[in-house]
Amino acid sequence: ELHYPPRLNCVAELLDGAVKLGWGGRTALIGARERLSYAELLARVDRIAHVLRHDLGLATGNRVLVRGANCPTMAACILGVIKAGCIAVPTMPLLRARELGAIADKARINAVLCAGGLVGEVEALGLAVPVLVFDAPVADCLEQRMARHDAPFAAADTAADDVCLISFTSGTTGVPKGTMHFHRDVLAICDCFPRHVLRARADDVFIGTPPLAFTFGLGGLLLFPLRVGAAGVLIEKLSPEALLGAIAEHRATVCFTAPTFYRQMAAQAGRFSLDSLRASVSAGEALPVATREAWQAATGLAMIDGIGATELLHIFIASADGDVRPGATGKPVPGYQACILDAQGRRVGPGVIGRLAVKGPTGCRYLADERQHDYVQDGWNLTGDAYEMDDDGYFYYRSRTDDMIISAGYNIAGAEVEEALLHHPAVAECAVVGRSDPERGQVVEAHVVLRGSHVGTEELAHELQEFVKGQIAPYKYPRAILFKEQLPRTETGKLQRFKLRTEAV
Ligand code: 3UK
Repeated sequence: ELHYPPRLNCVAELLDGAVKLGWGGRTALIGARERLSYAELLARVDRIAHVLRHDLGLATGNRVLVRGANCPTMAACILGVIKAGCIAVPTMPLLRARELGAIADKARINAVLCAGGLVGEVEALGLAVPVLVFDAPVADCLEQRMARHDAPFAAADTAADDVCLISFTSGTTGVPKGTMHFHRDVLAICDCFPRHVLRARADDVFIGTPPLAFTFGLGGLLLFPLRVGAAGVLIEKLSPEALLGAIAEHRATVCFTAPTFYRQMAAQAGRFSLDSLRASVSAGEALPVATREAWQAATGLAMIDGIGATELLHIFIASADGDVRPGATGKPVPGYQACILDAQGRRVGPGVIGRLAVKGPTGCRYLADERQHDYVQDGWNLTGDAYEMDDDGYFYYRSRTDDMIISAGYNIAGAEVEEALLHHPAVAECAVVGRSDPERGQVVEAHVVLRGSHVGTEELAHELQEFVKGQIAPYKYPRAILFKEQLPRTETGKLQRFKLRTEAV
């Protein structure tokens, strides 16, 4: 059980608290161009909070849209908004004006803090709220205003269950939903996964690719390190190669990224010294066994798979180091409970595929969205994932509930077919979807990206089909194979299956 005081400002607890503990001189954030100690980060956050309250006249509960790539000032903006008692609405850097406009509307924002290079889309919206630009040599920018406030900022006296963050889902189906989180939720995620599974320590250096506007990145690269006095490395636009280089350069100890990134990094890992790394966390999508094995072979490191969701803020089921069942995501993170439900909402036992239900210190609160009653039922969060449990309580991902392929009466999980394909040396990435078919209802269709020099011939397609039949029940093999240059992904690295399905029609 986690207990937090009824009056709580999570940034005061994380950041002022860290400096009070004597960590002021430690490194908090490492960016591409600068490095901030805890004391420096606190000073920057306080200046931003002053600008919001005094220059912009914002009040407790006002909503501030924050837009920027991963960098220390972007992080300081999110923290400053929350410390001022306002609500941070972080947004992905790649969003275009239309998507951004939908978010600004839905979140009824009162002000915008935006990185200079990304302000075009904000200006295109013609919002009737103040917009302050950072990281750009323009008049009246955020930094100029910050320079005029050097007094410490006394954190807004918020309640533990005041909203401090509205996080938008990355929308694998296209329509982003806003989720609201309290001050205590922010501390709760720090006190669950990183504490019990990662065993985060003050000498850790966290690194990774997820944007701060994605709660996977917000937790892993900013909140988790702050909670234990560790450092977070914030670098924008990391390719697999650049991430390997950055791990070596900063002697990072904990890495957060998506399965496809680990798969690509495994192929080149030998050229980098990665001996500092002690934990590799994979989330966002199912981690194929083939990827886990490739990374382990390349680095000697066991991976930590974790399923999280924007609705639940962070990871709630994970495989701790040394407690890995092949193919399983893992067990509920201490603090969380999970079970499997059938279509009627009744619990099912081991070996039966059903809907994953989760309960814990965090939970879904949609912003103005009717789907609240679909996601939360009887206090359980239904994530939309089909899972199965074994006799020992390990949870196995099968598919998204609406992605199960039904072909000639058989239920086929695309992930299982993908898993089989990924063991083939010619396959770099793949996605398996159901294509509607007059005879079978659906047929299994694989979209395959090949490695380096391989060519997508009919012979190779046939070879891949036989290869799959050799590993799993033959009726699951992909009857159609399409070779692709790349797969459609969201900014958070998630596959957009709906795009493959509409293409297939
Ligand atoms: C899927 C996984 C299998 C699953 C997230 C860590 O991904 C995050 O949040 P989103 O809201 O998506 C949630 C959905 O993504 N998923 C995530 N991780 C896994 N499926 N294995 C996994 N390990 O469908 C889930 O319902 O974008 C991940 C931390 C914070 C996050 N927000």
